[in-house]
Amino acid sequence: MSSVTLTRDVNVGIITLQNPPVNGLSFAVRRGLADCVNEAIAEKSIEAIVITGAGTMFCAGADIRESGTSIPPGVPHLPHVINKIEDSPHPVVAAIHGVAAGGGLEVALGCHYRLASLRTRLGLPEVTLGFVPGAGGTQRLPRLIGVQNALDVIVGGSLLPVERAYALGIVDRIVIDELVPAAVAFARDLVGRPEAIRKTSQRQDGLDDARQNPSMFDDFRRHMAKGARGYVAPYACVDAIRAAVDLPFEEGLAKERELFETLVRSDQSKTLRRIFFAEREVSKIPDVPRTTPTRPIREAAVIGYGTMGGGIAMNFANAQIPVVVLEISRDAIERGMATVRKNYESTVRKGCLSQSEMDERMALISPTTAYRDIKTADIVVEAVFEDMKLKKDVFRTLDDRCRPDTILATNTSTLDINEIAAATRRPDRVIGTHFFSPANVMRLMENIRGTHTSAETIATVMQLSKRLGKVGVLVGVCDGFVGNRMLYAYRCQADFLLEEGALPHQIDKAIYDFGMPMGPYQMADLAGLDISWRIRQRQAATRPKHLRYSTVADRICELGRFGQKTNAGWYRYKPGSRTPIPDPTIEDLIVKVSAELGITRRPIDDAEIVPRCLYPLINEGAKILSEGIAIRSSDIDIVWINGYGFPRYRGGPMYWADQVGISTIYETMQRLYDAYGERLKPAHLLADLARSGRGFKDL
Ligand code: 3H9
Repeated sequence: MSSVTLTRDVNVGIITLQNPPVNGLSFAVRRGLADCVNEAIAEKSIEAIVITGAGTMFCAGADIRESGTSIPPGVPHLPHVINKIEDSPHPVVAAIHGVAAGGGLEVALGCHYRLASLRTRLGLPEVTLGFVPGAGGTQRLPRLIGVQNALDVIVGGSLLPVERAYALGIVDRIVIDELVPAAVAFARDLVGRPEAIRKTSQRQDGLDDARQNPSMFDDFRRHMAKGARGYVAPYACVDAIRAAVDLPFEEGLAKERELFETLVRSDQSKTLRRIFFAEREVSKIPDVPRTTPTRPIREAAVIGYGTMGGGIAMNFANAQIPVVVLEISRDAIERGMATVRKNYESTVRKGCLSQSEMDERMALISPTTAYRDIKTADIVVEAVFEDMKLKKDVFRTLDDRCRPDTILATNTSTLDINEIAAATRRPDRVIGTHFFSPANVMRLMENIRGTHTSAETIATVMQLSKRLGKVGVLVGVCDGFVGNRMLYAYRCQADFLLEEGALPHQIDKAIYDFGMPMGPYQMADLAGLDISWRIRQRQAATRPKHLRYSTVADRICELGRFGQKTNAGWYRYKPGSRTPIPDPTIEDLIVKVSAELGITRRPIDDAEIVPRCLYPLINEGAKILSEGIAIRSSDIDIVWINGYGFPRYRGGPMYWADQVGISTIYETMQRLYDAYGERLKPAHLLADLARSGRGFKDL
């Protein structure tokens, strides 16, 4: 079957893109589209054209797998095809459903009118792949919706709901009935009218806002600086949009193309494209094929209305799944409800949610103190205090009170899922769903399979992750699972560096400059120091004595400093402020600990801090891989990017390790091991890879 077809409905030619699953604009589709447009223009009986997509969506843009590869001879460039559409002597109407993204939306912008059905999403997400829209998007969109709006849409890179696209003027009409017949009627109605041919490229009114406010681009660059730190493409998008204002259309198009060509070949874009596919690869589990049956999740329950429980409940409500939240007292319920309400109110204030949407979501959350209210739930997520005995008690009760087919999930971040599952008569329906804080914001869900977790439970929870708008990564059981186990390896070395001569703000700055959103000590103060302190106290008896252990964090907690919530932790904070201020009390404490250990403090620079903290993290990742705790090295990258803010443009720790060179990492680890002992012993896998000249990507 051809990838683009032309059919006729009396005097209207209907061009349909047919390249499942997303109608990507591959070489063949571009050629087919150009041929069909030429044919429709040449055919005497055709007086108007509709362009649409077969299957679930209009078009998700260029075929990303082909990005950066050379175009075979005879295949037209997409900008030329789109110019051809815009230059058609007959009116062209885009009939958009599902998704119009990237080149897909650019095709639609080349059409003279755009109709879209309900629940369609539209946008130019190229920036998330490390390049600028390359087929006129940066030149046509500002002409259509104004420069300020175009900056927001193109640099923001997300897909807009159709209602927003309509309000902005991207879409001319939202169609409630069947889309293609409506578009055909609309196109037919245009025939012979003076406004039938409406070329976006010739519009000037959209550019007025920037012409009247020349500082708009500098203001926008300043405004985006924090979010765009380390990235190249957002700035190139601004440059391309600026060209739309400063240059005639054709020259602007050439400038956009030049930026596109340069960026699409850049290492940063290659890295970001790889993450795009890695984020989809995580859902492929060798022993749980896509055909595995899943259970419908119509109702959910959450046990515990603390910060985590509230955030998890919000995820269900956001996905339109009714959720009951169980707590032991009315007081705890009121506190939980108040926090959820406050979070939603702040989203409404920022304009990201309407009041009625907030009300709908709040109405989906029902608090209770009675187990009988959760007995119809399809899944229960336990989010109580991190204590094995408590969790086992909760699971025993859940096992007794819930339907036998209910999935019982735990939000533990460290505890053994198998031990929790053993407290029930349904270990096959027990799984870990480790949300990251704040649970309503962070995209990662570490889904932990126990020894007996069934394929059906895994498939259901992986599917649920997607429905909740999360990236679910399946991992195995071990202390801390993938993320926190690696985090521990990193944090240990940061603490040892303090004992050897560094200070918290110095380590935080080096890690921030590497690209993480914050260093380990700011992060600890934000998360709160007391929970991990209690975990360490419980583990004290079983901690191997031969392994180096830093007491600084414990001693800070002994001072009653638990981080931002007490206005003091590794830093001090002015009441109501989140700005960390280095605190001489802590610096004195660190110097004292060094002296007690007989360590002569030495100057430590950033060049030492980054490898010393991050190589052991990678080393732990290598152990996790050889133990089969993570399925692929790219899964580990996805955990770190989405759960800990590892800079996306660096591709995640394992990908970054390949870029640094495995032998460099191995040799550094070996040196550190010789100098500082057991905790830094290079993983066997790291040694193997270094010896064989391979990388994690080759596994
Ligand atoms: C562009 O357009 C450049 C132009 O400006 C200029 C050109 C000159 N290509 O996400 P899903 C695959 S750049 C190739 O699970 P969903 C995906 O890998 C492009 N493959 O589905 C997966 O494969 P598999 C700008 C693609 O329903 C399968 O399709 N466009 C592409 O959750 C299903 O994907 C974008 O950045 C693609 N463009 O979400 C949009 N898109 O089954 C990128 C998807 O083997 N795409 N695949 O794992 C998306 O954002 C989402 O896929 C979408 C659907 C929202 C469309």
